[in-house]
Amino acid sequence: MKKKKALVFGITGQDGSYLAELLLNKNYLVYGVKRRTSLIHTTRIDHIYKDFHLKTNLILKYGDVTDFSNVFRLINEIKPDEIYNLAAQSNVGVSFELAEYTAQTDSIGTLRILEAIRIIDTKRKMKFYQASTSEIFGNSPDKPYNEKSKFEPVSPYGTAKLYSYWTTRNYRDAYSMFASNGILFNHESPRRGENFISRKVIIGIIKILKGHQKCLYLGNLKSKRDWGHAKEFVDAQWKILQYKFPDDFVIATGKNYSVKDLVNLVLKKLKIKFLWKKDKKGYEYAIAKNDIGQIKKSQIIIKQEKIYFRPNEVHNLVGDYRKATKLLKWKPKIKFDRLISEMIDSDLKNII
Ligand code: NAP
Ligand code: G4F
Repeated sequence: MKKKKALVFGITGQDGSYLAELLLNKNYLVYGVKRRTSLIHTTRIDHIYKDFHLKTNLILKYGDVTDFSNVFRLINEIKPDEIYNLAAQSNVGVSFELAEYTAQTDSIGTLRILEAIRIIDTKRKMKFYQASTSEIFGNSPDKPYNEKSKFEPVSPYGTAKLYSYWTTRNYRDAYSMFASNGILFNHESPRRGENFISRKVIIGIIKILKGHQKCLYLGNLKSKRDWGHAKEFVDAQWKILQYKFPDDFVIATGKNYSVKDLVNLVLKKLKIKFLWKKDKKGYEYAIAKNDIGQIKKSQIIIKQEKIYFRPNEVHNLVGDYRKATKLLKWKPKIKFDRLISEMIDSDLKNII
């Protein structure tokens, strides 16, 4: 039987790497788009090349969603059955510094892919997945958020992603394309980028424990997120494209925790006793209450720092994934506690 072909924009990222594994295990021929960089940055997918069967079905191509001729040529040459657009400047904090670039990638990048599909795939056979996000809900009032909730994004990233969400819907309706949005809430893993909060906290605290740094500096500790496991969330991405109709789905765990809960959990799991205090300006800091590893009792180990606060913040995200359970038979299994343990175990091995 002819293998299905998938084209993955953003294959070198966290989700791209898990999705590549999933598709290869389902016997797809996977084309992945990697960017030209001065240093090789395929570490998240390098292990695939150790497996002969998997490696022969993975083909990497240079590309960039800011380059229409490249996007058009790739889709025209490969003629994939399924296209996953995971490519994005995905850091919300950074999007305040790189607003225009974020729009070029996260908004117009999606438009470029959709336009290319519209022109090339006249028989409407290709399926398109857009990596949408809970950030499009922003600070909208009615929680938990579902597919009918109001959108109120509060960052350049959120607005750029909202453009892509609506463009995906519009191309579906206007041109009868199989174009779906997965509205995914935060999802993490040992492969999470090091400047997102979960990985930053875990790496930072392990480094303090091992004496590589003294203190970890963070921003807002009060915001709440609905954190799931990336491996389970890419399964939902694939299921969204296997559903009989193109549609939009919230993918979440339905439970949320504050950034402070996350920090407390990591400290507890690493057996560091601590006490939170506030300085004169109202910034919080945590001091160690025991000697452990290279940490000395009374050492300031966590401190809030102004530069890590964003100009605007999404305060509280929690998702209602019942539609995905009903129509896709998707349900998250991995709980927050287990996710964080897995990430800690992995980084304990990485950091010597
Ligand atoms: P990630 O680790 O930051 O990966 C992003 C991927 O996009 C990387 O492969 C990156 O390449 C690529 N990329 C960036 N700019 C590009 C461009 N101009 N052209 C082509 N590729 C480009 O993000 P992730 O966590 O895997 O998330 C995957 C997608 O889901 C993103 O679109 C993100 O916005 C969205 N999302 C993520 C979450 C989450 O919690 N993880 C939740 C909701 C939605 P490099 O490796 O070269 O940088
Ligand atoms: O880990 P974060 O950077 O993730 P954020 O902003 O929620 O965005 C992630 O999830 C979205 C889905 O909801 C995705 F669309 C997006 O691509 C990305 O994957 O920050 C989480 C929270 C925020 O409230 C932030 O203000 O942690 C807070 N925070 C506090 N100190 C910090 C820091 N975040 C980062 N990255 N670094 C800090 O030092």
